[in-house]
Amino acid sequence: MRYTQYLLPTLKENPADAEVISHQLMMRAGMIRKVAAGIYSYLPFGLRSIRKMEQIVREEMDRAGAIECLMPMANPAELWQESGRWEKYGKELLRFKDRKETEFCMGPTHEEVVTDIIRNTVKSYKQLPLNLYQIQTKFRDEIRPRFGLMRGREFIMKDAYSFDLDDEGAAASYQKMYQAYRNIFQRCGLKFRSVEADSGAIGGSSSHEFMVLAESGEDAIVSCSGCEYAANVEKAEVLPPQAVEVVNGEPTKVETPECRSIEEVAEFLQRPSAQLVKTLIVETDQGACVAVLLRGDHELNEIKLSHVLGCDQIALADDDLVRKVTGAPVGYLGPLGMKLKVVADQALQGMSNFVVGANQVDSHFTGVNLGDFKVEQFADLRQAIVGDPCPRCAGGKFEIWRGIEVGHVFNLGTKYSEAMNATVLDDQGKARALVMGCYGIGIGRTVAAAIEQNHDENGMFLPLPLAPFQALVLIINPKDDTVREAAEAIYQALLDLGVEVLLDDRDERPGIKFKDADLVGIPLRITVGARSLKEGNVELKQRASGELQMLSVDAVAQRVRQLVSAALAAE
Ligand code: 9G3
Repeated sequence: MRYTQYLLPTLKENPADAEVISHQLMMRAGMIRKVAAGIYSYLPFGLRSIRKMEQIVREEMDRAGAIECLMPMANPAELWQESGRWEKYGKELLRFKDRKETEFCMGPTHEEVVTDIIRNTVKSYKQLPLNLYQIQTKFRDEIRPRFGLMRGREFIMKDAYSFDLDDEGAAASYQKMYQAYRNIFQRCGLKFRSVEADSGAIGGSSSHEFMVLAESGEDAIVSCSGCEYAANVEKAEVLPPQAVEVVNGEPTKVETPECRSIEEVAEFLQRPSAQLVKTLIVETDQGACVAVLLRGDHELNEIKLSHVLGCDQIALADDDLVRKVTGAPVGYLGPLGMKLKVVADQALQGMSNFVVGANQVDSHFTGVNLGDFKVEQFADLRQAIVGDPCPRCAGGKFEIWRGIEVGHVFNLGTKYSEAMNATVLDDQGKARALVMGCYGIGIGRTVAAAIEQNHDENGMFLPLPLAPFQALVLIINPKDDTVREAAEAIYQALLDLGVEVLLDDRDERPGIKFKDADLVGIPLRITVGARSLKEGNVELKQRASGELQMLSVDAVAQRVRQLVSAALAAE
């Protein structure tokens, strides 16, 4: 491809609304353009990366025995009513009516449609297992679309759905997808982790997320220093504390003027925050209020709490609600005399003579023990932290990383097949609900995450398997016939060798061309200029490492081809 005949509109400045690096760089490198909030066009240069990601995914899904199909974007309300999700979802599900006033939604995911296909086409266990996948554009009407392709409203997803007769078969299907996902992100050339995850509102039992490691990642994940355990912090289990000897003190009310936060109380009473207990008031999605106790230096894990309370979502009560349901002033809450149901993190079982709020302005109690108030339930409610002991091995400790979720595999069980009556006959002629799994990869999000992981102050350097082009031939002065002809010959040699190459044949200042080359980050750059050409040489530069090499005009194409093959094979 010749730059002068291509559309690669690079930008010097970051667009004002681009908050994260990948969004800034994808805009500046001419990969995407915004059409509406959270809705983008893929320009030719961006589409090349998207298609590469899709191709890796397609090859690994096919290899794992999944079969490609393509379902419609327009989903009839009827199917979503059958699963109960038409009512369950709010405005995130974008609804519309056709000319006959029939209701539809834009598909945000395709459990319903695929389950409908299978129940109408598969009758016997002999046709199982099956795994259908598609690479398709989804729509979710997010309240706050942002971060470019990372959290768009319209986005490309690979979604796959497996169908088995029993749990054992479903576990095998899940395992195949898990391995396929590892292969996919490995081939992309990304640093990633697969971690145990919460399966969220979708239901079902086990689930793993695939996280691309990046400082800017929105998720925190823990991994054990001593074994393979890795989990999203939302899910990471924390061990119960060591038993303590209770030295029975007496609750003693002390004045703590203007001390509302844990830090203020700890400072004022000259005690470590680990000897304080904080009391939070949360409201469930069913409108119930509960008091939650945590060690002062620990943070609540809302997902763990919602599982313990058996609800989908919880929210911290605001000041007005706190006052209304406890009658106590915010900042001085405590469990003594608390009228609400109290649940406590298990860490409290390792504490004695601690400090709590006195439900009264400017007052706390010291010398408090578990016998002094009622706790409905102790549970693992806190967020894991660096150094926590591993729940799976002896001696391992938690490390914490930041990551971007690019893939998610779920074991769904029979939630959808039962709701939609998708059954097959087993070998006894008995109808059985299909056991399902679902498996997603964000295609655009993976490319964006790859940029978050691979960039510097000058631009991006996508791993070669995802880069739009493999090589760039940069002509320093195209008006110099000798230089231009040498560059054209190298360009042709690369094309003949099957290398995906872009020829920067623009009549621009070298400075501009080098800046653009760094920005768009094509992995291998061949610079053809008059000075080195006098010795019959050109410069080969690797964008990611900065490694430079002088090579003869005749040898450079072969060398590039070798590097390309090595990069594609290594992953
Ligand atoms: C909705 C809307 C938003 C949603 C969903 C449904 C997330 C929804 C979870 C999944 C689970 C899996 C198949 C591929 C792998 C992931 N946001 N989820 O179900 F109606 Cl508006 O999508 N689906």
